[in-house]
Amino acid sequence: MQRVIIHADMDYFYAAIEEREDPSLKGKAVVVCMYSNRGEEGGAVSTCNYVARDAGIRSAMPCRQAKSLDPDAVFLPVRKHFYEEVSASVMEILRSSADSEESFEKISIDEAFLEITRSSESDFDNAREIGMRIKEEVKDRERITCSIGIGPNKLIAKMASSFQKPDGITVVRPEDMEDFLRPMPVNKLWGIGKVTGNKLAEMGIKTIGDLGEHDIMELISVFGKNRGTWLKQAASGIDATPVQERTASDQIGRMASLMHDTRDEEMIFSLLEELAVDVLSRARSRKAGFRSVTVTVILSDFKMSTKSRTFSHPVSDMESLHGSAKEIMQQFLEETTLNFRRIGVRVGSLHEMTGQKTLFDF
Ligand code: TTP
Ligand code: CA
Repeated sequence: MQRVIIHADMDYFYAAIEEREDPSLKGKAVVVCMYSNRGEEGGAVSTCNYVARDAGIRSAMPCRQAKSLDPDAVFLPVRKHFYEEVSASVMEILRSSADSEESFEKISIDEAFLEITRSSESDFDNAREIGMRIKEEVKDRERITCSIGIGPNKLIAKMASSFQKPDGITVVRPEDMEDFLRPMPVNKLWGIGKVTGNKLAEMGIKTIGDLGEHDIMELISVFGKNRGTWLKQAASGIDATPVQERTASDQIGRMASLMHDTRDEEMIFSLLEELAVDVLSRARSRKAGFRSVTVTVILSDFKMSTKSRTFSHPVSDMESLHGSAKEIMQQFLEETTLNFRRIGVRVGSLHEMTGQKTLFDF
């Protein structure tokens, strides 16, 4: 079956979140800075919005240099905890759009691959619609934009997402792969860094097309067998690596935001129950029992805490899951006076329950 892969990449992620939080920033150059212990003078640019990029400002540039390029730009400090929370919400949207839990792969705070071979029925028009839906959902729920690339493998999807940025969507069908790659500068090929790029330039290889036509034996003699073969294949858009969850697939969990920051127990416990029901139904559809239950809370100061309970043997019933989740939540409520912002429930140490009846089967 023809694989269909999506790569989603949030646009100017940290700066987009800052823009969303403060509407007065709209239209201004916004630069998010990682300040060092030397204070405002010593920092480096983490990222910036596209207005700032027009002035030549870039990630990793000293903040001082950014300031000289655009003295009117607004400089803000990195708020990593906050961005991680937005990232978790975005990743939930993306994960739920993949064919299954396992066909989702987060690769950074704001990028992920999703396999949609099944849900698109291997049709690239259907795939585009799925991509558009994801963009809308991210915009509706998180009020930020993203760029989407769709292709027959991860390499093409990844390169397609950066083809039209920001807020773009690019679909590259198998038959268009080589035309898509051929004219691009060779250092745009995903996986080629500075060192390889420089070596290729010395060899007179400027475009991906040049690389694809280059003698494979010469590539192998310069880069070694593995790397040389990879270069030749990648230049033709060949990539068979699977989309694979990198974090432990030994867990099933869900998080959600409360309607607003609150300590209202009825609101918190009813959301907790909803999450527990969802997690349990996913565990059951995987025929998995579990030995641990973890509850995560994010408080109004964006700090995240987790607590777990472990059972001596695998369980798979609602009472074990929901009962322990409620106990843990009660403990969190007693330990803090802050409002709750988001909560999550997760089960871990999964055990296969095939052949065994669970309480639900009776
Ligand atoms: P990127 O996806 O590389 O960049 P971006 O989302 O800001 O912009 P683009 O629209 O081009 O995708 O990185 C994601 C976030 O990671 C970025 O918002 C800030 C952080 N980051 C750094 O802190 N330092 C860096 O050097 C880079 C490249 C990113
Ligand atoms: Ca990004």
